[in-house]
Amino acid sequence: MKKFLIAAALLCGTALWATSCTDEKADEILTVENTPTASAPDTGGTQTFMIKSNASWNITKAADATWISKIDPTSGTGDATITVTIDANTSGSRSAALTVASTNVSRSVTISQAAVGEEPEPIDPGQKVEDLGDGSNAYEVKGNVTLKADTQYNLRGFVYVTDGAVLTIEPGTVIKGEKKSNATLIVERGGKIIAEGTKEKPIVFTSQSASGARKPGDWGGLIILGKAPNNKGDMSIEGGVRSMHGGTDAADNSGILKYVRIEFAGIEYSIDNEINGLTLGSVGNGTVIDYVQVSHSGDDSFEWFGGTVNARHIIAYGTWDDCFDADNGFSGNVQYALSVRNPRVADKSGSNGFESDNNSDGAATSPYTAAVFANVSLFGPVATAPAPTMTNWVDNGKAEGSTVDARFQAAVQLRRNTQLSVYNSLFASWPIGLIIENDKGTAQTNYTAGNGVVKGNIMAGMVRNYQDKQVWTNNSVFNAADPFDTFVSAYYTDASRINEALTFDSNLVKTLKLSGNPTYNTPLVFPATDSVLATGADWNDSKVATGFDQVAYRGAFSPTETASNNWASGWANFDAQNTTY
Ligand SMILES: [Ca+2]
Ligand SMILES: [Ca+2]
Ligand SMILES: [Ca+2]
Ligand SMILES: [Ca+2]
Repeated sequence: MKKFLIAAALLCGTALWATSCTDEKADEILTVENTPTASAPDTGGTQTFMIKSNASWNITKAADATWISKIDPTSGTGDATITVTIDANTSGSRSAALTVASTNVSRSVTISQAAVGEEPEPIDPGQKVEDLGDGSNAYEVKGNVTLKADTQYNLRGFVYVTDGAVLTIEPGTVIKGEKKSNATLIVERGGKIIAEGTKEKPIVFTSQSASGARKPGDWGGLIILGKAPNNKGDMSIEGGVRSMHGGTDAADNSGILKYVRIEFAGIEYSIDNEINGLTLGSVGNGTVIDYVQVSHSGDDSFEWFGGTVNARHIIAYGTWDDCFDADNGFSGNVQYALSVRNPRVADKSGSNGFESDNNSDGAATSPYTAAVFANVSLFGPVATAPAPTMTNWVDNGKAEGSTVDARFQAAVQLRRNTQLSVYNSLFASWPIGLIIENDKGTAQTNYTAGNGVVKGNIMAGMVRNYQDKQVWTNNSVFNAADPFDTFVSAYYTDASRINEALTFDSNLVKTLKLSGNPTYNTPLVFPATDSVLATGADWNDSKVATGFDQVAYRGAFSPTETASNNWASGWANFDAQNTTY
């Protein structure tokens, strides 16, 4: 007997056996089957599904789903058939999630109902549901693993794609992150993710919550870590994750992210220790990132910590903190990027379009953060206001949830010795257009010397165009009368840099000749052929001479693109809250 216990303990000491030996989770079975394949009729009625389990379970619904009048039974042990009674509907279509939970496992069942006078619609017929992860912070994917499009995956806890492992995800696959376990997928150094969706069948990482109840921070996010250089060496990544990143292989390959959406991720794991929608740590330029949308992140949408990876066609939508945050020596090329803000949501750290450091203390360490971005459109929160005439948009005293959140700051904040460059882009409707500041390190010197470049850009609709200082120092309140813009105003308007700051003419449609007013609800707008955006891009500098399409237009979209045919068509989604998954 004693001998057996010792043998079992040894087995449990290996990673392979850890999950099945250290607890009983692996023995607990809970699945839901024969879930409704269509929404209930507007006249109401019943829907059924089956529970297969070897444990005791109970069922709960969202408190506001009062139209689900009965769930029978609401608890039990083992297999059961559940009948859900739905009241008649007198308004629009609606849906709610039922949560079926045993001790360690939970499942979600979507109950939907057609709007009054309309036909029921199909919901996910034939989808299987499986777990990816066990809710712990140490689940490992090893070898070659494929996620199938006919299955919905519940991402649970921290799931590590380990050195040598390849996680392949079929086009159209949906992965839902679990909230209570801060679900996060981490591709470690030497591991690969092959997530290559299509325009018609993007791969979606999203919330487990029902439509209407999804929120920023419903799960952790996607973290990819590689062996390319950064300026700190062997770095740990933020967010309570075990993994390190960094190395000397600029051409390192962490796989493919193509036609991928990441929705409702992004959490503050602890103060100054966040998981972003998409975190890229020292990812090498052998990796492909193209057509990636991060929506409603609870922290930054995209944050790069070092690395050389390039990207194209990226969207940051409804971000909480910064849309594009680049630190620790990130040096990739990024072309065609769009960000559109929710004016009611911003972060206590100050929300920016770009926020970039060389490193947190501003030290002059190499390689510098020297990424080059071109054809970016940063639509800030002021666009939804009648006209940006207020002089106190950034006010630390105001709470989130006001018409324009008081914690918005700049379209572009370059600080702490960064050398990040921005070419041929549009900064529109932010409290401040451009900050280049020396609060830590000497970023301003880097831009005077041409190591970082802001060139060929258009600015329109700011409360204030330039600022030389970090607005948030000592919780100071932005004041249009502050004199601190001498450096940036001279830098931006120097004729050699061919930047423009337009006089605001009533609204952005008029000022920029756009197809519509770019707002949170109408994020995709396109320049007319006679718009100032349609021409004027400059590609003469060595920083942009290679690695970029040398298009004539500035900003993310060309004048030949339309609402029905543009690079975001088909795969991007600007209504993830109301999408049935
Ligand atoms: Ca962050
Ligand atoms: Ca940030
Ligand atoms: Ca940062
Ligand atoms: Ca920030």
